[in-house]
Amino acid sequence: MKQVFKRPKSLKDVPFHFCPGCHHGVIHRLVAECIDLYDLQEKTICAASVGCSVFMYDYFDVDVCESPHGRAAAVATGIKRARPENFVFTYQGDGDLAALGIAEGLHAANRGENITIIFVNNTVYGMTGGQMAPTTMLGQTTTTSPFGRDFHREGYPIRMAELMTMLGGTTFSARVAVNTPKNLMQAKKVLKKAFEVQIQNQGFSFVEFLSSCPTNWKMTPEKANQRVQDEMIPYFPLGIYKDSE
Ligand SMILES: Cc1ncc(C[n+]2csc(CCOP(=O)(O)OP(=O)(O)O)c2C)c(N)n1
Ligand code: SF4
Repeated sequence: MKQVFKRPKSLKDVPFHFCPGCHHGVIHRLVAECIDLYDLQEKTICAASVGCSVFMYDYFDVDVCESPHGRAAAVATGIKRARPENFVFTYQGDGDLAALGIAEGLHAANRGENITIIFVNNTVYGMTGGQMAPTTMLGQTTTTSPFGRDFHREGYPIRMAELMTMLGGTTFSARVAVNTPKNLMQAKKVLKKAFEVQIQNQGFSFVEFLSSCPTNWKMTPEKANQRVQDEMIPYFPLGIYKDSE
């Protein structure tokens, strides 16, 4: 019998702790599939972040170095410069990358570090109880914006994939989603391109994943998928924003 579905080799055979319907698990799987595809398991080192993704070292069967809050891009820079033969990526939420670590991410891009940032935008701080993030949408209620985000007070949601394109050192920047099978397949294609940029020593690559957080959005997994489609994609359009490979 032909096997059509199996766990990627670089994901351990353990249950995930993510909430039902959370996209972190699907994104983990796509990343692991790419690690397997390019036979990178033995040469990968990840710089992990804080947030719901922090336990990635329990799931990915690759070397992972934990980073102080928001500093994953700086840690990844150090690892890659010391060991250019390794494949190095960060996996960061929007609180970690766009708030705590915005300086590190932008400067790593600007320097054209040959690393890959996987950025998971779920419009809230997931792990710590749903506080407002730089990506929280206008009008969105969170525990720290109970009346909805207002641009007079909190500014506008930051579009990181577009921002990255402004920096001379960025080779590749894109935004994808995994809320539908079609978007998921497209996300895999885009992620492969980002991996190839680093494998071919072409510089900094960045992929933003629009992601759901049914728990803090107080929605069912289905409704959360629909919110990605109806509210997030119109403000955070999918696509490849820079590809100067
Ligand atoms: C210096 C410091 N700032 C903040 C925190 C708390 N903290 C841990 S995880 C996190 C938010 C992570 O949110 P995000 O990066 O969006 O990831 P998610 O949980 O949504 O995947 C915060 C604020 C902390 N422990 N220490
Ligand atoms: S709190 Fe949100 S981001 Fe964290 S695991 Fe649950 S659904 Fe996912």
